[in-house]
Amino acid sequence: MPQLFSRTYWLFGQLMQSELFVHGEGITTNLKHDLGDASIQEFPCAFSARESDQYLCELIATIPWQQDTLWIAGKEIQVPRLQCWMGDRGSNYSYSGIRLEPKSWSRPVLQIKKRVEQLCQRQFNSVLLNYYRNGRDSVSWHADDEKELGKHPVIASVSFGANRKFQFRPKLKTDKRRFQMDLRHGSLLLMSDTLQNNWLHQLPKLDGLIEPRINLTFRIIY
Ligand SMILES: O=C(O)CCC(=O)C(=O)O
Ligand SMILES: [Mn+2]
Repeated sequence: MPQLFSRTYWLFGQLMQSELFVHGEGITTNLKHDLGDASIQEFPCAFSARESDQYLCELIATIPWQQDTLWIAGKEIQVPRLQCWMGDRGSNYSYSGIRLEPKSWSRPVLQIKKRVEQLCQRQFNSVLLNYYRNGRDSVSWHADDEKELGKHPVIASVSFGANRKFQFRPKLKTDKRRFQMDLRHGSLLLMSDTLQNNWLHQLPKLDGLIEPRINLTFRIIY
């Protein structure tokens, strides 16, 4: 068992208690989570604690975060998180009626992309950044299965900041299987093959959480 420990640090003058993180593991260490008809590869320490702390602060401060809105049953609703779509020119993407035009790549995001591409042995041309300001921000059940992501979408997902739960359920309502994992500071998930075809995922709200989290989902737009 890797040794676990916790630590505290200051972010914008606010005392934060960071989540537990794995000590003594290399960036290439990876785990496979088997869901039966799909799997997820996890690199728990893709970024060191120090790199992750720096990226968390830098991305919060420098990304042009935007508050998108959705129309549900004739009502305009604010997306419960801030977002930014970044990518190569022409990598436009739409989901739930939100049309995203890419901002050009920023320096820290390109550095993160380079590490992700080394570990995943894949190239990505776009990224959706999510900023969860606290436990009231979330993502509800969905699959990233839009046609511009291809037949079997390949998505690499990086987490910085507060530890949050990531939950999965099959698209088929009668299938009662469930899967849940922790999204930790500095970790990377590679979601590919049939995951987006067969499963939905969500990041639920977390009562009482005041610490922020940043997520980057690198994608390939065809
Ligand atoms: O924040 C996360 O880890 C997941 C975000 C997500 O599912 C998405 O942006 O499609
Ligand atoms: Mn998703």
